[in-house]
Amino acid sequence: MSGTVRSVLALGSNLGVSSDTLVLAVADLVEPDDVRLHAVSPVVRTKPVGGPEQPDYLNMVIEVETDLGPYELLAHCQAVEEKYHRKRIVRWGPRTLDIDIITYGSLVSDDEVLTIPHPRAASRAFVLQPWAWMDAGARLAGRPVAELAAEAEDLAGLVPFEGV
Ligand code: PH2
Ligand code: MG
Ligand code: MG
Repeated sequence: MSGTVRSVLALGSNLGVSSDTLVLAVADLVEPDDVRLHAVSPVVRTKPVGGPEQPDYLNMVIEVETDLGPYELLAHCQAVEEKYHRKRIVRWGPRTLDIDIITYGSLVSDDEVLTIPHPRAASRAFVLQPWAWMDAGARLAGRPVAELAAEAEDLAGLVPFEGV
């Protein structure tokens, strides 16, 4: 895929000062000229899904417009994760910052390194609900994101984040 593409990115944090990390990470993500901010969701506080016992998360999504290819965008997201000292210790374990590419234009890819759309996004309220609030018309896998959010098992553990 080439040219300008819209991409939905999901951010999550449950270690450190998560609200600060999310704000700073969004600024870093859209700092290069070839990644531009199109839309931002509200921040939500969510119960952890999977993994060991761990603190609640703050989650949000953004939509960017980018000239980067999907792997370039992935590398960029990983560089921003590294900046916030992300350590990959336990799968689904606590983290200072996680940035996942949820969609990249209409690209469908089941590559091992980068699966798009994100394979678990369609069942995760912590991605779907902020996304539906950001973009009421959004669709994923042929279904309205708001409908998928309403069906997601983790929806009950999600509340709007009111600040620290
Ligand atoms: N991320 C995970 C696993 N579980 N749970 C919540 N609430 N929020 C997350 O961002 C999250 C999770 C793996 O990336
Ligand atoms: Mg993730
Ligand atoms: Mg990730």
